[in-house]
Amino acid sequence: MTREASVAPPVAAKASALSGAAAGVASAVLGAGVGELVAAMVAPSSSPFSVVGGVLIDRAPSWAKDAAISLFGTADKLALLVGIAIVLLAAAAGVGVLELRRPWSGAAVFAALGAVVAVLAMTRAGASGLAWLPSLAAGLVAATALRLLAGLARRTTDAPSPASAAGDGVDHAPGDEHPSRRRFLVWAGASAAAGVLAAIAGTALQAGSRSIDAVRRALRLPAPAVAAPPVPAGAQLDLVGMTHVVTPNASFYRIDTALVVPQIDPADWSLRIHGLVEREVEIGWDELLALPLEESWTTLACVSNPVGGDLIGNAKWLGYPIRLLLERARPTAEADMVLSRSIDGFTASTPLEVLQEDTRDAILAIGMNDEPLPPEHGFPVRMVVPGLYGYVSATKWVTELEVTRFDRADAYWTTRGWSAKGPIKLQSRIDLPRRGHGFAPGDTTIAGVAWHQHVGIAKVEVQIDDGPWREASLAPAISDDTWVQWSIPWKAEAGSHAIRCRATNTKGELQIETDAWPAPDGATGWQQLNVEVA
Ligand SMILES: Nc1nc2c(c(=O)[nH]1)N[C@H]1C(S)=C(S)[C@@H](COP(=O)(O)O)O[C@H]1N2
Ligand SMILES: [Mo]
Repeated sequence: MTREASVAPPVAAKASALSGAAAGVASAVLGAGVGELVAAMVAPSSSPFSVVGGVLIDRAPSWAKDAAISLFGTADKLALLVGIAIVLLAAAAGVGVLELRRPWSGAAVFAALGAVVAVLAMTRAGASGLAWLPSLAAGLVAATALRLLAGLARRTTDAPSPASAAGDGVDHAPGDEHPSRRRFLVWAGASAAAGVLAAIAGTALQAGSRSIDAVRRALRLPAPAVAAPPVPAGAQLDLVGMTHVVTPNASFYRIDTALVVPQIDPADWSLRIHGLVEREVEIGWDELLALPLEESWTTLACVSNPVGGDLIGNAKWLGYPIRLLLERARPTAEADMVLSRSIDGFTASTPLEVLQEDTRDAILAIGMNDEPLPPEHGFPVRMVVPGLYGYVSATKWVTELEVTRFDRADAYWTTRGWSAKGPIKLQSRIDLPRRGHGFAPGDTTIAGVAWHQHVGIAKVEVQIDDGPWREASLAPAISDDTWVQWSIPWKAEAGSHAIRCRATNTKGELQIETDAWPAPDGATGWQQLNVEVA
């Protein structure tokens, strides 16, 4: 604490802390807004917020990622941005107080912060040449605004008796309408408002310039050379509130590390296959579209899905077998893994032999349920591999396949404590009755889904309270690569009940009973749903 502050009456100290905090917050809002606007103009994926968010996502320990997913589900990214904003504003208030006490110190902190984020921006995968500009501009604008606002704030506490240089206090309690005080409030308010407007303008500009959306909408997918079989009659159970056996794109779960969805113009897209290959192969969009494309049904699942969770969805994919592209590149004998890489640096390690199997629809997908891939699901091209969790197989915005070895390269999640290989585990889930919906005694139907992609489901059993395990009826499966719906009638009696389910696969293996967390290679356990019948 400075001498002036310590001799000033408490009210004045409080007033100056308040105006310092206000100056800090207002300049931070202005700087952040300018940063977003500059980013929208020169480097859309390098706005200060997306850089900090991206770094936090990549550096966060995997327990934090699990916690974020279980707390906020697919709103985890919004939660992260709100969290960053709160921390930034709190820190900015402190920086403002600092600046009032020691001129230049707060401004220096803002400028340094901008410079640090600018450097981080340049280290991000896919960073453009001007990636540093938005954050540096944000830092300098915030620093300049803080200098000016702190100057005004100082005058409010120095006035009106110019004789008392060491703070005046009591005659200027907060809310006192002194002209210098009013001037400070007007400028602080104007800075914050300008920051908000700049952020809104930046967002609007970016939305308007999303020409990729227009390109995507204008796209017509080629007809498949091999069409997927139709969904068999009865695969979708006709029950009120039942899960869709084909997940609509709009409600398909989304999991990725991309705070800003990569915007790739198909005209600029290409995929390079390199590494332990006899011949490097590069393929562009037009070339990919001209190949005989195949449709297949595959249920994607996330390794982070807890027992009973909903990070799973089923779609009809259109794409080209990766096996045939690998045949062109001719992997060498020592290779045992393909490290796929997306434009934003995410990587997944997929066993080479899985991608080479000719009975598995491991594809480079361009279509999802008869549409081009939605931007957040990997437009223009992603991988889909039946039977493996998404983190080791389903790379979105994919631009590179490096043929390598498991003992030579690690994928994104492998370096964060997850298993290098991730075959999907046999699981079943209760969807009806819906969690938390009470219902009246009488005849009802318990129903759900079960999956063991690329193996298939043979049986689902249901147990109520301590009763016997009863076999549910299985709806026809679309294929062994998809989930299947099951149902069983139940005469519900009043009271609390526990419903449990378990599946058996086509190899006769029973779903693992022991409860295990998703990390490191997928959750296990039998789901139990507690219901109130009244
Ligand atoms: N580029 C990229 N691809 C990615 C990821 C990612 O973080 N980045 N996440 C993977 C994970 S963990 C899963 S579960 C699936 C989810 O695919 P979806 O979002 O289309 O459902 O994408 C995979 N592909
Ligand atoms: Mo995942």
